[in-house]
Amino acid sequence: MRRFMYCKVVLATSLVWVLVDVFLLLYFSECNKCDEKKDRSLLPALRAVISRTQEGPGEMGKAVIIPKDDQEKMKELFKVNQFNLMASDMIALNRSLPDVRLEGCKTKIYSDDLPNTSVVIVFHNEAWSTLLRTVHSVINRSPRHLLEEILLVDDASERDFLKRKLENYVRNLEVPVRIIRMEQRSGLIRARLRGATATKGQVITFLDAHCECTVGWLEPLMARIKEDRKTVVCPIIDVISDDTFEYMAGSDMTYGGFNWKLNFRWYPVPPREMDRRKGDRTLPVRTPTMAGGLFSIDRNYFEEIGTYDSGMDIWGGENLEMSFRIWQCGGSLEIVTCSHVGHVFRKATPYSFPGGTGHVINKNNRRLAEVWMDEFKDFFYIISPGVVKVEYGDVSIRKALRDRLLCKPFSWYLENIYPDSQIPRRYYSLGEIRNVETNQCLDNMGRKENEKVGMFNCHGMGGNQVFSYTADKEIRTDDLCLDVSRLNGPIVMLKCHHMRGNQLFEYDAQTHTFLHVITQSCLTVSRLKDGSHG
Ligand SMILES: *[C@@H]1O[C@H](CO)[C@@H](O)[C@H](O)[C@H]1NC(C)=O
Ligand SMILES: *[C@@H]1O[C@H](CO)[C@@H](O)[C@H](O)[C@H]1NC(C)=O
Ligand SMILES: [Mn+2]
Repeated sequence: MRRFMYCKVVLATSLVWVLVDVFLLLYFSECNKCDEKKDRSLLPALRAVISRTQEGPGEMGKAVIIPKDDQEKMKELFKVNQFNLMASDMIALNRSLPDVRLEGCKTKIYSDDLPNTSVVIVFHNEAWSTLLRTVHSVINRSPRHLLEEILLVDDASERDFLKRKLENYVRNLEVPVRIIRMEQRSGLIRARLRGATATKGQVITFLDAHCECTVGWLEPLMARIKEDRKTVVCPIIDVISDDTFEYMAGSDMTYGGFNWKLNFRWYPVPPREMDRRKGDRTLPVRTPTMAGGLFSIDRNYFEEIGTYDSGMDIWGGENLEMSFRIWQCGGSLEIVTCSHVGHVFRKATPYSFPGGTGHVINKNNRRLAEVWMDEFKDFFYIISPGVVKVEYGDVSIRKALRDRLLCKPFSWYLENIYPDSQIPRRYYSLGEIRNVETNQCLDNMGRKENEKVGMFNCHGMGGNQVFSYTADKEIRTDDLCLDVSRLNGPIVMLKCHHMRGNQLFEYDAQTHTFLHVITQSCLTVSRLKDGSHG
């Protein structure tokens, strides 16, 4: 009898456990499908805790979807700042964001006596919600003792709410926020210079006016500058969608480069940089260039290294100028992979520049090419031939700075800092590739990656007909290399991989032929014309 009772108890308990298991299984398999269900099935008390941070438009960095009825209005408002203003205005100024850091970053311990920073934010007709969400995210996610102040530099905005209303609003914030007004439209470069001279912190952190800082963004930046005050540091720039304001983590596996046209571009972090860090992705990445919108620099070092080139107008090229200068003059530039800051990337600029965007950027790029790039400026000039007609003003002060700081040549930078550069450190020729029989030239036809290279009447104007036969025996045009993957196959343009293989060509000066080594077939009956830039 006792035995029977005992069995009944055992049976009953196992039944309970089976039921619990079934319940758990059902619960979790359903919850994987959608977040809403998960919320509904949670205990009310738990739900209340979560709702405070996870409900509301855009909380936890979620996308905001505008209802159908409002979409016309949304499109109208989009034009004001070239991002979804309606979505931005719906999101709390202090919205919550996910912690997107690598696991190894979350447990790092930083010293107590890190340098503090002034945050400088330049704005021009910025939206209220994006500007103040930037400010609130800085205040809420920075340890108070590391944040000296926030400086908002108004580059002659016209919008009314950016005047008194803004001044009254920031007065009540728990961190000193100062507003500096430029008398007239001066552009990012001069406005940042003005902001920088007014700072009091040990470090200057420049941010764009539509950013959101995530948890733990500041400590690793300050820690790296404390270790080496000549290191200029950038966070990983996460993407805030311009359509939905969804927060998407950026990659720690890309770093900054540039192409022959001197456009800043992201490229994969090369294996040598992974090896140097022994595969530890939480260590800072040495980057050849920076995007320029977001970085921190020791305030005194900013002065020593020559701030910005104040002869540059408005915006554009200043990020490469600073990158080259930092590396060539003894500093270093890094992406601190434990620091994440989001930025609203736009497809078009909402601003008009005096003199036109193209002209301003060409002028700035000429200044940086003339001062820093030595003979390698030819790559820039030959691929954008019209640019040599653009006046770039007087650069003697910047050249004197280069001499005074005993800066290294651009070839040193290419060799030591950016060996995987799109501009080849060593090359046999730079110019057109002409077919002697047909008198036609190899032409990239303005096509993109993965498309075929073409032939066209030689026009002698550079641009699409500029190719370089490099010391690695690749034929490249800007950041693309001629690539043949099968016998008699088409010649396509792919990202240069520096591994020879399908991108290896032998030139025979006697017969004027290019032999594609792997397929053992000739590119074309062609002669490499040594134009004036050869
Ligand atoms: C944002 O601020 C409001 C009002 O001060 C507060 O109730 C809310 O909890 C805050 N949200 C977050 C995510 O901190
Ligand atoms: C930041 O550092 C400066 C210089 O050391 C100091 O005077 C200032 O009080 C510090 N600010 C904060 C907020 O700790
Ligand atoms: Mn921006």
